[in-house]
Amino acid sequence: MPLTPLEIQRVRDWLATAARVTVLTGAGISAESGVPTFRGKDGLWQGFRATELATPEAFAHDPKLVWRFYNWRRELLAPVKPNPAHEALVRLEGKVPQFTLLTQNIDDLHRKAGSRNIVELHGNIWLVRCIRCLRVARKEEVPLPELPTCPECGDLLRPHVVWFGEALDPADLERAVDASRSCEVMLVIGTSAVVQPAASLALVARERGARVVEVNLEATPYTHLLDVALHGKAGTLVPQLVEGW
Ligand code: BV8
Ligand code: ZN
Repeated sequence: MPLTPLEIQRVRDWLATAARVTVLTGAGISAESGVPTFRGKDGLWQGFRATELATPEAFAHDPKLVWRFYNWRRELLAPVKPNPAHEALVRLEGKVPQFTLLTQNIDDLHRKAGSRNIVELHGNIWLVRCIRCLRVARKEEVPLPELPTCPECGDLLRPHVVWFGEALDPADLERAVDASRSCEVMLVIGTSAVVQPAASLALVARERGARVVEVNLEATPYTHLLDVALHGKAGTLVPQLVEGW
């Protein structure tokens, strides 16, 4: 169903008058940059789903396989550029007095686009962490060795990302909940709203009376709870929300 400009204008008006805006993004915002999403038809690697490999159990059982998965994604992501949706959020951040960007993505594209106040709820694919001394470092060489080791203690490095079954960083989660509680408008862009606790942040905003707007190709489990659902490509819709800014 083609979008009525009225819905776009309604959201633009909300954004133009809001002092506090929070945005929650998922893999769908990076799809038009050529990054495979998790649950789409391209969500497989060597027959595995991310949910089977992005776990501490998989890493403990076969760290080489998990590193092959992450090296494949790093090689895929290295040349990838932000798309107009990422860039539109940078413009929005420049206009809104208090702006927080919560992303489930580990692809670093929001930072590359120029966003500043970012909470990477699930970590960052360019960061690695030593499993022993917990030292975190940015390592961008592609590919990394099949079992990269810590320069300090020699033990194994892992991607500094939050795997399924692992807790999010408490400080990040607190920042995310605060930004969801205090915002007047929340944009939820390109997420299937399946993964918790990130998906519940939209309900936190809704409970506090925020206007919650979904931007997605299709309906999600939360669509019926939200104020406006803009169904279409993020790369087309998000720039329309900040056109002229
Ligand atoms: C936790 C980092 C507790 C790694 C990721 C049952 C069994 C086991 C666990 C659970 C369970 N039920 C619930 C859980 C908890 C689990 C969970 O939610 N599982 C899901 C699968 C049901 N959650 C966790 O484990 C979390 N931790 O609960 O800890 C705890 C507490 C204390 C102590 C110990 C433990 C941790 C979750 C984090 C997992 N890590 N990523 C990596 O990436 O390698 S999640 C991963 O999925 C990505 O971050 C991704 O962003 C995220 C969510 O997916 P989406 O972003 O939504 O992407 P998806 O493909 O699903 O959807 C894309 C959407 O975009 C679609 O809607 C599509 O229509 C749309 N789209 C596509 N193209 C476009 C578009 N929209 C607009 N324009 C386009 N062009
Ligand atoms: Zn170490």
